[in-house]
Formats: sequence, structure tokens, C-alpha cells
Amino acid sequence: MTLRPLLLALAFATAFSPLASSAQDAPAAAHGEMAPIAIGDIAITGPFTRATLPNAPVGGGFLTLTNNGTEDDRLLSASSPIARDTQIHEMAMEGDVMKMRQLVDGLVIPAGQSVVLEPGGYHIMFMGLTQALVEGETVPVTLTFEKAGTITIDLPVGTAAADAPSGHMGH
Ligand SMILES: [Cu+2]
Repeated sequence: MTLRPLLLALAFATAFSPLASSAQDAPAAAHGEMAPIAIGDIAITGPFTRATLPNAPVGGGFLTLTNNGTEDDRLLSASSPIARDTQIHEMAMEGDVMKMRQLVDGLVIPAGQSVVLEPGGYHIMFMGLTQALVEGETVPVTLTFEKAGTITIDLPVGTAAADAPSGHMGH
């Protein structure tokens, strides 16, 4: 039955709403509207995450990182108050099995190129969620780059099956 999880989700939404908004220079992205976000030479587009059930242990964060500079940069780490640990992962085939692993040395963003973090590929992994991710809300995540520095952005929460930000931006 789907009724009970839905009711629980609504209860969690009430309990945790509103999420504290981060006081950042970056404009808060309204629902369905993606303002450009950048720090240093790194532009961040299309951020989103997926809704989870109340007891889900993990979640994923997705976005596109574009390096407009002339030197390679590196996404060193990510963190978020919604999870006990936040890691940068890649998906890779091991034999016939798709597995994910932590990129302990970070994710290189080559000069002049874009790297897409998306379901099935590179992603931000929220380990040990401390709250459900509720569609229509946002979750803050702080990204630290080797050269560009640190920025906190809001990831809009899409449906549990979202594979792109609502609003169809980014093409
Ligand atoms: Cu992962």
C-alpha cells in the first residue's frame, strides 16, 4: 500500500518545514527557475536531488560543473546537514555489475570542460540521511573546489525518479 508512506512523508514534511535557508551570495533557486550559480571559474547548473521515503538511508545529488578557466580544478568534497556523511561517488562497471565507489581524491573538472553528475554516473552521495527529502523542497549542499573555493547551493528536490531538474533547463 502506498497510503501509509505518503502520510508519513507528509508528516515529515510538516516536521521539517521550512528548511533553514542558507545566507549565501548565490541567488536561491525558486522552484522551476534555475538562476546561474558560479564560484571562481566554476559554473554550476541544473542542480537537483530526488525525493526519498522517510527511512531511506541514502540520497543522491546531481548537477553539472563547468570549468570556464584555463586550469583544471577539482571538486574535493561535499557536505550537507541532511546527512551524517556526504561523499563524491562514481558509478563503474565491475564485471557485469554496476557499482559505486567514493572518489577519495575528488573529481577533476578539466579546464574548458563540463562534468555532469547524474543518476548512473558521478554523483554526490548523502550517506545516513537525517531527514526525508521531500519533493518541492530544497536541501543545502556545500561544495569545496581545490581552486575555486567553497560554495553552498540549494538542490531542489524532484520526484523519486527525477532525472533532470524541473523546469527543463540545461540543454
Ligand atoms: Cu553513491
